[in-house]
Amino acid sequence: MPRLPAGFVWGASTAAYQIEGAADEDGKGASIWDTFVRRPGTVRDGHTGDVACDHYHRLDEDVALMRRLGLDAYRFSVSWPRVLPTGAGKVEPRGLDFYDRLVDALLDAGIEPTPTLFHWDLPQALEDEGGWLNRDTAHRFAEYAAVTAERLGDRVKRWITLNEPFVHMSFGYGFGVHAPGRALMLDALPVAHHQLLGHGLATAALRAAVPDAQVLIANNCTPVRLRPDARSDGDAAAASAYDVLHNRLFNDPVLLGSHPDLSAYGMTDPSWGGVVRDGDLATIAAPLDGLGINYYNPTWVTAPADPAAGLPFDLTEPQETYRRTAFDWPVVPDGLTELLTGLKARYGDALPPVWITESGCSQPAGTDDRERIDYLDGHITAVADAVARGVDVRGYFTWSLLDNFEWAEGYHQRFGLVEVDFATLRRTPRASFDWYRALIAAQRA
Ligand code: PNW
Repeated sequence: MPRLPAGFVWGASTAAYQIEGAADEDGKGASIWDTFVRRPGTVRDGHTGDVACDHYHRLDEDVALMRRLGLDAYRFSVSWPRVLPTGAGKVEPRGLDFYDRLVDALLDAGIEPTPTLFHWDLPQALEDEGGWLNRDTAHRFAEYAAVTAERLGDRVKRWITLNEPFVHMSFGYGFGVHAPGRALMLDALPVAHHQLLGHGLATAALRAAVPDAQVLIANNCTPVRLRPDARSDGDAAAASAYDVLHNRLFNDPVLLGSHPDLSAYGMTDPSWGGVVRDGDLATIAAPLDGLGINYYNPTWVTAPADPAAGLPFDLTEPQETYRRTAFDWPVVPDGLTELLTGLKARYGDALPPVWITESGCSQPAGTDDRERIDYLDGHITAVADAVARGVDVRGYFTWSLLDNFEWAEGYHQRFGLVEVDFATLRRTPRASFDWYRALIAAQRA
C-alpha cells in the first residue's frame, strides 16, 4: 500500500450538475447544461441531470457515506444558478441555504468542505450575453464568488475557483460536444482568457471576504507523449504545440503571469486582438495557495497530416498496449509522476503546493471493481513517487464519490466508489470504497 506524508489530505470529488438533480427547485435558474441536454443528439440516450443522484435531497445520506469512508475533505461544486438564478443581481437565499446545510453536515462529520465555484454550469442568462466569450462574465463570476464566500466563508477556508478551464473551452466552445455547444475551434481562445481573468478577480474577492482563505484553481493537465517511432522535428513541434494549448495556456498565466508562445496557433499579437488588456495578467497571477491538478491520462500526438487543416498537431493512440477503462482511456499511472515532476521542473519555486483534485476511472457496473482498486493504487503510488522526488503534493481527491451524470456520456460511465442505481437512486459502496477506507485508516495509524 502506498504511503504519503503525515497530514496528507484524503478526499473525494463531485460536481453540482453531475449529482444534485433538483434542476429547477427552490428558485434555481437554468444553466447552460439544462439547456444543452434538451438539444437532440447532444447526450447519449438523451440523458439529463434533472434528477442525477438526487443529492440535493439526500445530502445527509451522502455525508454519512463520506464519514464511513473516513474522508478528510470533500470537493463539491456550487451551482452558480442556484445562488444567482440569472447569474447576477438577485441572490436566491434557498440556493445558499442548501450549501450552508451541506457545509454544516460535513463539518459535523469532521470533513473539510472544499467547494469549486465553477464546474461548467454557467447560468443560461449569462450565456445569452455571450457566456465566457464576453469579458463581463469574468466580473459576474467575481461577484458570485463574493456572495458565496460571504455566506460560507466563516466555515469554509479552502476554495477552488475554476474546474478545468481547458476542457470547458475546448469541449464547450471549441468542438461543441459540451455545453454551451459552440464549435468555434480556435476562435474559442478568448474563453481561456476570460475564465482566467474570472479566476484572478474571484481570487481577490475570496481573499477580501475570507482573510484566511486558501485559494486554488483545478487545471486538467496531461503529459504529452510521442510514439516511439516518432523522429521528425514536426512531431516534437506538435508535442510542444499541444502542451502549450492544453497545459501552459492555463498554468503559465496563473503561475508566471505570462502567456506561452502561441505562434504555432498563428497568434503573435500579445493582446490577442484586444482580448488581453493591460493589467489582466497581473490580476490572473495573484498568488495562489495551491495548484489543483486533475489527471486522467497522457496524450499522444504526431505532426499534423494536413498542416493547412487548422491545428498544429494530430492526436493519436499509443503504440504500447495499456489496460483501458470503460471509457477506453489508457491506464498510465507513471504519467502522473511524469506530470508532477515536469511541473516542478518547469515552474520551480513558482509552483505552489499541488493538490490532486481529480483522479479516478470509469469501470463497468457492479460492485466488485478490482480494476478501480488497481487504478487508484497505481495512481496514489505515482503521487508518492513524485513526493519522493521532491514535489510538494498535499492531497488526493478521487473522482468520484458516486456514479454520476458523465456529461455527453450521460449515465453510461461509472466513476464512483459508490454505485448508484439510477432507477431507484439506491447507493451501494463498491469494493473500491472499502479499499480506500482501509487505505485512509492505514495512513493515520
Ligand atoms: C473531468 N478528456 O472532465 C471533469 O472535471 C469531471 O466533471 C468529469 O466527470 C471527469 O473528468 C471524468 O470525465 C474531463 O477528454 C472530461 O481529456 C474530458 C477529459 C478530461 C476530463
